[in-house]
Amino acid sequence: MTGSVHQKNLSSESNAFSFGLEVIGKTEPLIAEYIRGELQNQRSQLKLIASENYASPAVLLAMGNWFSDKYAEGTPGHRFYAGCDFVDKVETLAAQNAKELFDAKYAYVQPHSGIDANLVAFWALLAYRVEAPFLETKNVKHVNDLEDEDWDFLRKAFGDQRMIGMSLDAGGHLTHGFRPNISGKLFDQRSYGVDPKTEQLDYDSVRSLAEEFRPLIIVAGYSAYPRRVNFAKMREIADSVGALLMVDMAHFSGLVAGKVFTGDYDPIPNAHIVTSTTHKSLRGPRGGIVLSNETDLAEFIDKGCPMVLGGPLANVMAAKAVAFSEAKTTAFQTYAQQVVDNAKALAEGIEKRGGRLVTGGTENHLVLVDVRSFGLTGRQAETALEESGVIVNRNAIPFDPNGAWYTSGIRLGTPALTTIGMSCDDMDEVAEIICSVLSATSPASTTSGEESKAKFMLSDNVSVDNRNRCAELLRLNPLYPEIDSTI
Ligand code: DSN
Repeated sequence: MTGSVHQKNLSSESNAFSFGLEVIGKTEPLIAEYIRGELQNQRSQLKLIASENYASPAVLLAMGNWFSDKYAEGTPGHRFYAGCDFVDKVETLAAQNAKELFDAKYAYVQPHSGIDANLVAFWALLAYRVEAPFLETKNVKHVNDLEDEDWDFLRKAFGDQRMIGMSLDAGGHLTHGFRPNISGKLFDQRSYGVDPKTEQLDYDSVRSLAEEFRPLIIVAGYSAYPRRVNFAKMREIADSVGALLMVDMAHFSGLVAGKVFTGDYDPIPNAHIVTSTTHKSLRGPRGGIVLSNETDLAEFIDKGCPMVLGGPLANVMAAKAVAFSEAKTTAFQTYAQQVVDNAKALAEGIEKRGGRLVTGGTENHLVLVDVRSFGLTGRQAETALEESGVIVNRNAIPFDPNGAWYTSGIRLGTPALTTIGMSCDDMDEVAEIICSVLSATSPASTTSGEESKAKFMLSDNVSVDNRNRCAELLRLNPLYPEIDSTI
């Protein structure tokens, strides 16, 4: 595993990674070994983490170069550093590709992650609705021109703003105004949940909350909600109370790019501002983007760096440009539809084997299983599956009696397995593996004799048998077939 082989008969991808690892290994052999180990690990497990995927070799290779070395705070043509000619070209191309891909008027490709994209969006909205009108009343152009008492007033005004977002147990995200995150410390937040019976978003309750609470921002979007959201309805609610609609499409941007979510379900024409990660269903490098069709907002979004971001990562923006080009193809649209078809097949496979599905099904890339139907907590199910070769994450379900740590659910996503070519038939086998592991797992007792929420019993035979079944699926659908196992 430590040597590398450069062979004419190997693909250029194999040789690229092989040479790269040889170079790394000359300086820190352990890192070369760990990189090889990670590939081997990923090749031996079924990846069902809904927020993960496999980026293409082109995307991965676009990140490993000298663009990493360049500082480029500012925007193309308006940098705080000299020597940014090629960074400007990279950022401009990435933004152009994003605009074409999502049919958006404006794209900002600098955010380093989803949380950064959300921070850029929040501060752009605050600058647009709170700061700019205040500067106008004071007849100044810049915050530095304010008198100290006016600056104090403005700082307090930022802290007085309200937002609403989906509750965490309904599938919302910490960055949508929850206290452990900076967004919850900045905004006065209330959350909307789901209907207790259907477990689906209840638009009437969103409307009532918006009318009563009068937020500046309504955040739509989720990280663990297995249904589509009607963004046209959310915009109508936002407009009716004078709020701005922000959609965080981090999880499902691949389905928007792939034209699975269109019309009322496409956030771009419906929201004031849209944020996303680039590495989930979109299958790009780790990072974030902000999009908008509101040209008035562009100048405020452009201030993301240095307002809340450090210097842009030009190497990652290069990889974003590559990923957006990939996502513009019809092959990607086929992929995105297959992600959703696979999730549906997986959900059906689990339901027919006795698993209860939150909301009764799925309309996107993820499935939320209530593992109390197998007598388990999410924590037990997650670890039992990991021992059997299936990587998932435990997740709270609506009104979860086991809380956010142990949870009663597991979240399953199909973007990664679809990337390696798995079909609906394969999803039935995945459902069979998951259900056979969960059915064979039972809670163990704590030292005081109570039923544990973490410990469990699962026979080695079952986990070994299922690891073999996973290996067979992965043999038939290999990860990075273009990269040789000898690198
Ligand atoms: N980590 C992402 C997820 O798993 O949904 C969101 O932060």
